[in-house]
Amino acid sequence: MIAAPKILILNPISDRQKSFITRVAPAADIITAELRDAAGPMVNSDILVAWGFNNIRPFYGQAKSLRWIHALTAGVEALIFPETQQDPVLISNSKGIHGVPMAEHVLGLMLSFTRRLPQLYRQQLQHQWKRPPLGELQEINGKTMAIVGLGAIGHEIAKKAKAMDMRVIAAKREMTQEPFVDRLYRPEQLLEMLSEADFVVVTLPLTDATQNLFGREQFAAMKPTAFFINVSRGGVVQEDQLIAALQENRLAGAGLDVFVEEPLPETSPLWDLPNVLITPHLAAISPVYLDRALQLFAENLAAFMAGRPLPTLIDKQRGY
Ligand code: OXD
Repeated sequence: MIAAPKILILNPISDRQKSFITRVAPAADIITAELRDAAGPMVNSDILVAWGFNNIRPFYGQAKSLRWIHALTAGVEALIFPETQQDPVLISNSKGIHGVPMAEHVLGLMLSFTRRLPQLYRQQLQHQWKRPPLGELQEINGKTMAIVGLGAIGHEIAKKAKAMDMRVIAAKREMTQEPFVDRLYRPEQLLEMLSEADFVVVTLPLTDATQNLFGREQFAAMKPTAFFINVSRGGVVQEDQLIAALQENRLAGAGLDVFVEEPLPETSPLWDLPNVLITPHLAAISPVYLDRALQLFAENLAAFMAGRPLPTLIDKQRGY
């Protein structure tokens, strides 16, 4: 146990947020730095608090005392590489704090499609009072939502979907008891599940097993009236296949918060597709995000200081 850990945080934090940490480890030496200036302070840090997309690999080799890396995100893709996988360094993430804003974001995207809000807003800008044909205004009530990857985020989305009287189905590796899910499918039943959905919501971590998971076959399994919502990582989707499915109206639309390349290149055909809603990777953001993330870090720190297992430890081989 280290009584006075040196903690390097790759984000500015307020004194109030610092107190979440000092309450647990009063003698902690807390330094904040930008990623580009992290090489120096990394050398003798015991704990690194970073964003899951921070490319720490170039200076990881110099971090000789590093015992633990905590991600302020749920995704940890840039923190997992052969060196961190082989070393005893622990990696934990911020799972459990994303559910509320992400579930609200997903519902926002879905309702924007079903209530035609982007189209109506474009009309508003033209001062046009024009009702879409009745059949174009849909309800989500009674529709089926398929959640691919039912972790903490998917769970909160399922709960909110149930409150909207949807039927919720989900794919998951372990068959658990799920209060807000009508039917669970195993990963190998994905195509069958997709064929039933009016909304497919992807909340998978990006791992070797999920990379490019959504391709031609998966989009072909979906109904042409289905909407595809991705708030996880762009890499789980073969973007060219998604674009083709949308261009050929094999899908009704897509709400996308994440992309293979971020920022989404200006030349991407996705920008101009009429049935696509794009948000710039912000589904989890809310004014309380950093507070929640640092409180969760402090909970992990309390466990670390007491020699207990970290509550949000990730499996470095599985990648989540
Ligand atoms: C995350 C995210 O991984 O917001 O936390 O994308």
